[in-house]
Amino acid sequence: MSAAIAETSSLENLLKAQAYGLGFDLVGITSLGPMETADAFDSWVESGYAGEMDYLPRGSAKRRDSRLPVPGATSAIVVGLNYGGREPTGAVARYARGDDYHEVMTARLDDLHRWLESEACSRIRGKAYVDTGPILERDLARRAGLGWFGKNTNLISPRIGSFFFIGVLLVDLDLAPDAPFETDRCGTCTRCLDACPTDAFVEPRVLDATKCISYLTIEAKGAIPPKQREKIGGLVYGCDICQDVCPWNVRFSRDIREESFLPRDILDGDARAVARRILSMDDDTFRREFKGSPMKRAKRRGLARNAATVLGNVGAVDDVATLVAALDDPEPLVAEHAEWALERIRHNNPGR
Ligand code: B12
Ligand code: SF4
Ligand code: SF4
Repeated sequence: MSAAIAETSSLENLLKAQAYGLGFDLVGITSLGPMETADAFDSWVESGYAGEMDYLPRGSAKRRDSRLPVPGATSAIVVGLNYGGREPTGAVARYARGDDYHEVMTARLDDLHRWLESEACSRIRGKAYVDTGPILERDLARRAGLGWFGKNTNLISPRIGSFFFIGVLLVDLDLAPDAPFETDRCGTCTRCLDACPTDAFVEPRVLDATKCISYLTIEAKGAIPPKQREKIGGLVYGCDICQDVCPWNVRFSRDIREESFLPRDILDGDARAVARRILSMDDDTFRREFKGSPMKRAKRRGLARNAATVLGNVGAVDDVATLVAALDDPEPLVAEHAEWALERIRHNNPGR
């Protein structure tokens, strides 16, 4: 159905109250149509900044026009869900320490969809997206008034900073849109650009993903380029550095409210402890420990590769036994990174 429902303003307000009641921290509405940042997206891909994320160039027409992914859709309800910027920084980026946000948020957006249908007393065609389709989520979120594009490329909310996920429900229902977020509140600040250990920003708001630690530890499937390995430091999965330094997060980020996002026990301890545990895992242990976690995206081989790299950076002589055992890992990729790590520990501990 595409006809506007009577008393739309009260429907929008009820809808937002319902979304907050479901636990979302931010909610806004935008109308669908041609996307203003589609050219920026295409030129980013053409510059090679997407690296081996082959799924990104697909569905280009849908990214250009947000009415296309769901035929007949005219509005997007855009939500933000905080994942805990007050948690201490650590070996694993905050977003990935608990249960998979795709599942948590999609289920809730589906609930919101069903609620909308019962409120409207009719079928509403719609689909929930949480990092799961060819749509420009940050762009839709800015249009829906949630925040601005920070120089670190993350969408920042003046209320909660940037440690939140974005979810989108596209619907074939005309809803009154909120005002887009028009101001740039970064001002003259450049803290994120200066703090990035790999110099991954080509310019403010443009990230060469192939240099980003998040990409190198999650998306890249093969060997981490040797020149980048040292820069990964103690980061086993993902990176929060350019968000940790952001004054909007220092001031406004929140504690985790979602129990499902609380860190798993397997991630207890410092980077060395986490890396040692991961590098020693067999496939069964990996499947058990990371069931329902976003970290399973890297598979055991990717995580073990990262863990070996981290031990090469922050490990010491008592990590040698773990690394020597990893030389026999069934994955040559892991064995090669373990060999590199052993060489670094030898180099840093001459005479041992
Ligand atoms: C590919 C991807 C990545 C890649 C590339 C990141 C990137 N900056 O592009 C990698 C693997 C590196 C990555 C890392 C992370 N990601 Co990611 N990622 C995505 C994904 C799937 C697509 C993003 C995309 O389209 N990139 C292409 C570039 C061109 O887009 P962009 O940098 O966002 O820029 C947009 C605007 O800023 C604007 N723009 C571009 N240039 C310019 C220039 C100017 C002057 C202006 C005004 C605007 C502008 O146009 C672009 C298109 O809309 C989205 C989900 C989705 N479907 O949207 C999640 C998403 C962006 N990721 C997310 C998260 C949480 C992360 C990490 C924090 C995870 C981590 N801790 O490791 C890091 C953050 C790294 C960083 N600094 O961005 C969240 C971000 C939430 C938020 N508050 O912004 C998203 C939205 C997923 C979600 N549903 O919650 N990610
Ligand atoms: S996530 Fe880390 S590596 Fe990527 S741009 Fe931000 S600081 Fe740089
Ligand atoms: S650190 Fe500064 S420049 Fe970077 S996103 Fe935050 S406010 Fe903007």
